[in-house]
Amino acid sequence: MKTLSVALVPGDGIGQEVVPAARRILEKACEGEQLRLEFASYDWGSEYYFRHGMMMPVDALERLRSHDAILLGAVGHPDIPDHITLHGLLLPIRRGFDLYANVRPAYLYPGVRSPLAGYEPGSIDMVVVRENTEGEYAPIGGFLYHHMPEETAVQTAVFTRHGCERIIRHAFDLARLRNRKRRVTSVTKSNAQAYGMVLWDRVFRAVAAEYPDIAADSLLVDAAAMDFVRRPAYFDVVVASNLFGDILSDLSAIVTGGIGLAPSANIDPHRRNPGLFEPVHGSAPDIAGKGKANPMGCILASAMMLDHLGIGAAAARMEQAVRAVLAAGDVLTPDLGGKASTSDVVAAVESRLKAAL
Ligand code: GGG
Repeated sequence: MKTLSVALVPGDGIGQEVVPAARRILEKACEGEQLRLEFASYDWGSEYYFRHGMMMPVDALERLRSHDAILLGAVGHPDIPDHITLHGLLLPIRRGFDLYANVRPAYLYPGVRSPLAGYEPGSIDMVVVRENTEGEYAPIGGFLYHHMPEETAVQTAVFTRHGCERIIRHAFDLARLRNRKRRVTSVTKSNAQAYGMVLWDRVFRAVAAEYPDIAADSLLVDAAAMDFVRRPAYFDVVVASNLFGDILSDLSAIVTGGIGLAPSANIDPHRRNPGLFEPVHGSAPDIAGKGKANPMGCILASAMMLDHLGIGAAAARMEQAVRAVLAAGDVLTPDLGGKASTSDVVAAVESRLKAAL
């Protein structure tokens, strides 16, 4: 029997609620597989910061490296500046394990209302592939005259040919999968960002030429933002820089029903290091501890984790169970217009899973 070891990092706020929820569904979905799931929980995050002055210990990556995958809840606390929490936990893992592809699917499920009128279930079906280790998130910069009246800040975006090429190639590889529409749209702002994003555009054209079976086009980010609202059904695979991919994937989540449903995978497609899987939403301190968090984003992220680990049948069962609960429409959390609690949704997904086993 195969054993898979999963590191759980619930983190902050509603991360503490959605990660245990997803773990329960993961265990149920894997029943009947020739598979033993082992979990190790790490108490890293803002409470750890209050005790130790850091978001995670210095040997955190060494400890995570022994696992097959990482399931993360959320990072962010109202009493700690957001750049401390993000740079103290999530970003060092993404960079340290070279998890250069952040894959964020957005699908309009049956039973879910898009804020855009007239869209049928399945008619919006895109995946935003976000470059995850460099670009605007590169930790290059500093302050001059810090906290003085003439204070100056420098923040440098970094675009390497290697970094652009590998993420764009991953986007084209995804577009070749059977269930996709075989289109890749690249998003930059190369009219204004005339170095890094000009390099990105050039690399995009070169890689696109290697995939003549896939339609390829480029948009400026302002036009892309308009088109995500005006004609979201057009998009299939969208590839963008770290910052633009972050923003656009929130937009793709909203037009397909909300951020509570959105999953994401941070992966090294060459599988040299464990991938990190997380819901797109943050720690949501306003609803934390109230049992109102939607666990579906974290459950769907866990399904992406199983799929990445080669347990595709269990991943598909999880996705189908979430889909069935959404279609029935009677057990939904407040973000989706319902009155159900996190545990009500977990019970509903679990009962659909039991029926499928
Ligand atoms: N679910 C993970 C989380 O808490 N994300 C919050 C966040 O601000 N992420 C920033 C990013 O993905 O770049």
